[in-house]
Amino acid sequence: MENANRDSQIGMQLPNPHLANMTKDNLYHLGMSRTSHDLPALFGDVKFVCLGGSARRMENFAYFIGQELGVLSTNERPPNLASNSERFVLYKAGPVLSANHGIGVPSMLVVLHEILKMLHYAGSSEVTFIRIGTCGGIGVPPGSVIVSNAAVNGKLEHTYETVVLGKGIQRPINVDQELASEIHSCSRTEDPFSVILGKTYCTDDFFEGQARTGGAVCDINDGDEHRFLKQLDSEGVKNIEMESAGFFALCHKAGVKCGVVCVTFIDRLSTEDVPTDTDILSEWTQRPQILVARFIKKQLTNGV
Ligand code: R2B
Repeated sequence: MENANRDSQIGMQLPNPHLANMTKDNLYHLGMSRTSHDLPALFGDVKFVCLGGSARRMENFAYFIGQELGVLSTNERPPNLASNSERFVLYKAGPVLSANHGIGVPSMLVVLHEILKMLHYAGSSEVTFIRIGTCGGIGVPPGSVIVSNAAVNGKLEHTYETVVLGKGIQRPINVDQELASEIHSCSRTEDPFSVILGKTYCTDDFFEGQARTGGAVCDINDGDEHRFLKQLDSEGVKNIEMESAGFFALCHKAGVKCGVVCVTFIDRLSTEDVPTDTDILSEWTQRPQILVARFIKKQLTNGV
């Protein structure tokens, strides 16, 4: 089956012919369905979907972008539209949706499939998806923001493998260079942090999969983790996280634009331990949000 065409004014098309017959489709992990909710009325105007791991972070982002766009009144916290589900949260601030995706590609894909279908049923068009996340850095100062201009899987390949009917299917990890550059261009010289375009290494594990020796079990021989991290550095990898490969692959297959913007919490060339100062981490966490809010405002001003 072909990829969906880039969605046009007629609404987001998805490359799944079965959807046409799913008149009652239950979006189970969002706690809504085609029949229980008026999806076109609720979501027909959506233009941006921002996703990040943690529920609270994405609630804060919805509040922040709502204030930035002037679509929420001061101190107005938008309601969680997925409150019938205990799995994910979903907020709306004007044309922007904010949802959490949990940790790792499998969790992220569940909510991404359902949001894509929800917007398809809603008749939304020209929607851009952006993951706003946290990550480990490679050779960059902690607190830097990385805008992915490439992503590779745990085996350093540019494909994401999904298993369908017992067989592996390879889907290309395609990164929209124009979108990545546009987001990158929203950095300002006065920002107290660097914004860097770079390659993202996406793994299925936080410990051995990210060359950490401090998990509950470890089969890495002493020194091999440093050699591997140096190899990543020499291959142009700037950050490590756990969702980008599946995110880029599914969005490409679905025919929607997407980008990944993450703040680094550590430089993995020096340490494997995430800092414990929650005030600093919280300030750093806002950096991708600030950059993406500027991008969204610019797009909306330009009539997107
Ligand atoms: C970054 O942070 C999480 C692991 O702590 C994971 O979701 C990721 O990609």
